[in-house]
Amino acid sequence: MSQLVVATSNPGKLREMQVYFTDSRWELTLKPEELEIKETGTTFLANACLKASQVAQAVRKWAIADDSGLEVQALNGAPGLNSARYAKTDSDRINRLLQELGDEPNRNAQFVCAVAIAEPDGSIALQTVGTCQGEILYAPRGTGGFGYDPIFYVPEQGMTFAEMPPEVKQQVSHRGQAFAALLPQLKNL
Ligand code: ITT
Repeated sequence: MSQLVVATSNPGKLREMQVYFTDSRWELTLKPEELEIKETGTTFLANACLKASQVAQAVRKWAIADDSGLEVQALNGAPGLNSARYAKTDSDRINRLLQELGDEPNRNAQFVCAVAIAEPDGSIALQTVGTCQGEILYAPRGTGGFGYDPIFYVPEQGMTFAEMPPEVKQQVSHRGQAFAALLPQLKNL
């Protein structure tokens, strides 16, 4: 087994990422808690690379990072890169978003997920981006997942991310799309 350090402090992300590595040759471990990386990039991909690279260099091991967020069309792409910092808790973030959107009829939104894997010297070995299109509901629905899941409705599934069984979200989500592109390449490393 090869060790892969996960550069995240978000337990929801960690839980979802672990599933993609079931039956792989990689053993996931969590980054040291005190290691905080400043997300100074201007794109999801830049921030994923920054987190993977800096954590890899700090622990001298392979590292993986996910930088993700929700882009709402009528809010000019907000909360976007600022998704984690939009408010203090998941429910505060959801409430702020619903308030900002008000009764705006254009509810189109997309989740974006960039994933980067860095070698122990910090150089980027793999990077991918996945997206998932949906609509922002007027009120939360469902109890699964994390973050903005209860207000993100995917028309093809007829459910919010929070209403989907975990294996369905794993497949259709932005993270699912990013990992579908990443995993075949990971085999070649
Ligand atoms: P790390 O940087 O430590 O990984 P973070 O939560 O700060 O954790 P990001 O900067 O990438 O991560 O912010 C992503 C935010 O976008 C996250 O906190 C959620 O609010 C939201 N988000 C990302 N993926 C999501 C998903 O699958 N479902 C719901 N919300 C999601």
